Amino acid sequence: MTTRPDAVADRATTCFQHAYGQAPTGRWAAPGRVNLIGEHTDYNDGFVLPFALPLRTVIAAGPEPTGSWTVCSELTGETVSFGDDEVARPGQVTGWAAYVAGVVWALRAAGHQVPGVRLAVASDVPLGAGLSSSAALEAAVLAALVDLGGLELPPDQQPRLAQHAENHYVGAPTGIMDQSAVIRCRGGHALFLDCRTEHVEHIPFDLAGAGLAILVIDSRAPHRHADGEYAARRASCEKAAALLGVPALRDVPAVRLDETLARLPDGETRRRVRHVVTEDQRVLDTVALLRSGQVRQIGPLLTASHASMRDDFAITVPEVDTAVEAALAAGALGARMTGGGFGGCVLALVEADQSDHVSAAVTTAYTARSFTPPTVTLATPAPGATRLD
Ligand code: GAF
Repeated sequence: MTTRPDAVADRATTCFQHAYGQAPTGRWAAPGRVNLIGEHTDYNDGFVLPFALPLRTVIAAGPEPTGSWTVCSELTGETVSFGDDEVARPGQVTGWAAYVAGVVWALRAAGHQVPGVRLAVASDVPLGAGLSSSAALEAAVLAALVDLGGLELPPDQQPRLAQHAENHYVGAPTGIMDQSAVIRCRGGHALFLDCRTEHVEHIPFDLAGAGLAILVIDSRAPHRHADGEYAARRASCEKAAALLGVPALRDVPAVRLDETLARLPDGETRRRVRHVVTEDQRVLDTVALLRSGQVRQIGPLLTASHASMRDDFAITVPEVDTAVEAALAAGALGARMTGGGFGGCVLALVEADQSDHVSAAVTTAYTARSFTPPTVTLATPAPGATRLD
């Protein structure tokens, strides 16, 4: 077990001591993530290629003698307590604490004896920016409960359980990507995940060694109807798979795609399917380039992914399109929105010495369109969830 004290971990400890008047037993961290490529492919049983960020959510935790669960948040200043009744069925705990209660509920539904605990949460993962703050919270809580309860739940089985909590307790119909990324990623690598088999390959992703950098540009766009639109995209993909007689869109071959699309009833469904099928292929092509050390060459695939999300899947908004266009015009090798869409972040692959120039160009483009100024950070592939001490 490595001890890596950092500011957010210290804040979690302070929050714990303040709320419960004692020191925590331990601290567990889980990161945010960006997805390099492979959007809305996870719930179609397809391929994704995320990497974890150095931004982390930290849980400080210790036993709760009454056997119930209490969690306090450094961010909101709230403390929420819940017991057997609240975790007996979904919907009893709402808001941010639902992600915590959902993990307890999902563990119990899977037959685990979950210990009562006191928890404190602190986080550097921004909320609502599409960087998986919810999956980070679920994964950090899960790691703490597994360790404190001595539960038999190896890391490769934890993403499915956290996704179950999010789908059925919180009520968000997400795929398996975010939970897999924040739990299974390795530092210096991207995670090539087959979302059907959950087989993973850790792909070396040495940006600095190649003289490159990835900018993460928070579009600051308000999420407009994101939840309903996400559910609608998922429903439309599942309906299309049924119409085509395949278990999932992952099973639609990329060759002679137009012939397959012609069997669908309308243009909108054809575009949705085309995005998913071509996006899966772009993930495979990106992985092939990275395996052979051709990092710079992935740029056009990233940009093609963005065009597909904008034109076929219809999940971008003016702020993210502006960020992508401005980054490319300023010399980025590739750029795309990352995450579920309707706002969130854009990532841009740039020559390392061009980072400031591209970042300034995006900010200038935002000013010209009177958008809220973006925030821009550099992303380096970080490790997944871990116990700190
Ligand atoms: C969100 C979801 F949580 C993921 O499961 C995934 O579908 C993503 O949107 C789009 O690729 O982050």
